[in-house]
Amino acid sequence: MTLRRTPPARLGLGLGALLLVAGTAATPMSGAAAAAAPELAARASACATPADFDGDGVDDVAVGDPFADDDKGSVYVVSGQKVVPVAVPGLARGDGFGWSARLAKVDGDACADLLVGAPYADVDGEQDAGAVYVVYGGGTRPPLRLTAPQPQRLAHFGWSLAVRDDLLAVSAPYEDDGQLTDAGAVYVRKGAGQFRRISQESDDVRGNSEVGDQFGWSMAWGPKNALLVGVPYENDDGAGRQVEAGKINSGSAVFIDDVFTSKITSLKLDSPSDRNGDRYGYAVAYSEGSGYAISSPGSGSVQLLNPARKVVRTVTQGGRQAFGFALAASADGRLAIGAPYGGGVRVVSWKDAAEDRKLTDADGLFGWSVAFSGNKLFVGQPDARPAGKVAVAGRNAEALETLQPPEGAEFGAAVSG
Ligand SMILES: [Ca+2]
Ligand SMILES: [Ca+2]
Ligand SMILES: [Ca+2]
Ligand SMILES: [Ca+2]
Repeated sequence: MTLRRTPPARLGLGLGALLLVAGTAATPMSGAAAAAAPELAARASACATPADFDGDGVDDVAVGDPFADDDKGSVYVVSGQKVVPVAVPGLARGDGFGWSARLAKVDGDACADLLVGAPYADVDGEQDAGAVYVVYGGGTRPPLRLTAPQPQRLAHFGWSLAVRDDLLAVSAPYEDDGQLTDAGAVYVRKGAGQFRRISQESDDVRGNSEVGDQFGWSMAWGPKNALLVGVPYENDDGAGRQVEAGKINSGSAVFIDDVFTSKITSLKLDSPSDRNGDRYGYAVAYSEGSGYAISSPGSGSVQLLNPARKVVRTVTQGGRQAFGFALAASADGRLAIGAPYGGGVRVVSWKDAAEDRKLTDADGLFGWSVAFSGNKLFVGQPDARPAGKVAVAGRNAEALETLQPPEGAEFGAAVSG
């Protein structure tokens, strides 16, 4: 089988890069891993910084390589210059572990925890239903595997993740809603609570589920329990339920004000340029105090919105570089925008256009993924030879440092600070 990052015609990523040299890229949950646990446990109390997973006192960054090891996938934690694989038990060939990854403090202790999507995992006999792993930092608890309450064949649960503290949102953009193939759904929970399923058919969620919408392609938590959901393959076809009409894949974004309230209220925005293939909502981001960002990589534009959801800036970059393919927001109000088809990465500010900056590297799909960690920006370059890499930029540094795995396939397909 071949993993699909997205329907291949939309991206054209070289699949030759999926071939892997012999060897074990990921460390299985073996005696060696178990033996390391006491050491990690001893370090748990040392987790002193906001994103320290392994307890060495340095903020960590998660990097996914979902095609490693026969598409079983692997995830690494980068701590300073160390690139350390993170193991979970029971992965199978083709699971795509590392497709998505997020670091957050989910269980209330001092250590950051790692959430990893494996959207091609088979669940209860349902092919590619998808799963998400929670790996607790500090090594104090065994990993947890989460699945949809009713796993559905080819739903790809775990495709995207949004995590803030104990708030978790997991999407399944290929989940069918009744007869509506690939309409998409998101699942939300707080702490160890039950998942709540939300789709465009949920009461008072704006819009309708339609074939191929892929609701949940991207997600970002806003203030409190607000969730922004990207629907990049929605057609702008007016009111009512239509398929293959209107502006194909112009896209939309749905703001849900409180995902846990009994009566949901929401706002839906459509593509500002309203053209076929804009894919508005392909990536979304939120920075506390600054606001939201929503991209349209098909037309090469990104909207920056204030917390009241009014557009305050629109940044554009043409040239079919998929500007806006990936977004990351920093805590201090900067936005990194990836344009992996030769366009580099732009860093812009919600408030001050004079702060804008551009990182250029045309190699290896530079900008496929982006993440901030403290003052540093991490940029995935998953097609760089031989097995992908991640570039690290200091806030004002001119030169990029690079990180590479000991072995792998497309290291950097996902990054998270
Ligand atoms: Ca660390
Ligand atoms: Ca923790
Ligand atoms: Ca599978
Ligand atoms: Ca729809």
